[in-house]
Amino acid sequence: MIPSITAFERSPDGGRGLARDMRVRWALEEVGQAYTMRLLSFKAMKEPEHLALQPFGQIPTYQEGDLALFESGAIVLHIAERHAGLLPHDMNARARAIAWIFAALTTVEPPIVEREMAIYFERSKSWYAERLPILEDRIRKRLGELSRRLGDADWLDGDFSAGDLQMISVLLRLKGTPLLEECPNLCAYVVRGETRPAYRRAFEAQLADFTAAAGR
Ligand code: GTB
Repeated sequence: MIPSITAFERSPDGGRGLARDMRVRWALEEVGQAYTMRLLSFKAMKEPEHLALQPFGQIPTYQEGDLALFESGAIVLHIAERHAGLLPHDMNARARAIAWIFAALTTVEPPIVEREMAIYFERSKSWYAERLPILEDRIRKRLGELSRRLGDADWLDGDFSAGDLQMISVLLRLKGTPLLEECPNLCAYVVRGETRPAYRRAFEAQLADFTAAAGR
């Protein structure tokens, strides 16, 4: 059964692969599983048919036979559990890789999202100039901790895993910012992820979808 994923018809990221369907595409490419895309307008995302799949009216979703899933973290974990290549066989190493998925999504990503929300939606507020450095310091703290843990290793715990896939996807939201550049080992880690053939294939596919939509 070929899974089907939903994504933005026209991603507001301009084809930079920052929306969360990219994590699912990357995971599927890593394990060699073919997939199809269903691209949705913002209007379609809020309609009952999509809300039945994703109660918050967001992308991505994942459908495979009788199974319908939402939450990119759950989807990537599902893919990693059903296919070889994204989780170690050793059960302790596997549990640690899953811990890194949670760390990416619940410890590292939230302050990054807070900063983006402030930049997009709070820029005109009187307190914005004071709040932004506070949010950036929170990110800096997390990145410093992550940087120390990664050290000069290639990946967070042994071989590349779904934990690295999620962590690199999260860090990519900071690509090109001084926050990430202050941590050269994290920059190199992100580049290692981005240069994986599976990442490249997923990136090119989402870019092709974006370009096709922009031409319509
Ligand atoms: N926790 C959910 C998950 O991981 O699946 C969060 C899903 C989510 O945030 N989806 C976003 C969405 O559907 C797209 S990915 N938003 C529309 C809505 O809520 O109405 C987040 C995202 C959006 C845009 C950019 N960008 O333009 O750079 C980056 C990331």
